[in-house]
Amino acid sequence: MKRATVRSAGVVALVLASLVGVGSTAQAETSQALSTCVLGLCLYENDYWAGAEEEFMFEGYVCYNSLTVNNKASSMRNNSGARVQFYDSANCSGAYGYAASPHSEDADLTNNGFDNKTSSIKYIKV
Ligand SMILES: [Ca+2]
Ligand SMILES: [Ca+2]
Repeated sequence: MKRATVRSAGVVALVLASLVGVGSTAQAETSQALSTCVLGLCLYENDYWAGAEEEFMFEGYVCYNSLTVNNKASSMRNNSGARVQFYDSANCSGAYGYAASPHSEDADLTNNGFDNKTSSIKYIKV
């Protein structure tokens, strides 16, 4: 009686282990697919590059308005070789409030006084 119980518990553990194995493979593929921020600048809704992501492909020294994370960006990653200025207003009007160095990242824009403010960004030649 005791033996039978132990054996079935072993089978359950084995099944669970294979399920976990499948799960981690799928997760690895998903996060790889989500890491699309390669050439441009990416804004993230939350600190530490979490939440919604909006990517701006570098296509010259131009201005882009934020669409999906407008007034929400809390962290950023600049994978371009350009300096990127952040504006509180749309169309890069007025003074910029934050500047990202080429190939830089910032996990929290709060200490730069620019949390949840960015409405547009502009690529600047360095
Ligand atoms: Ca935010
Ligand atoms: Ca704004």
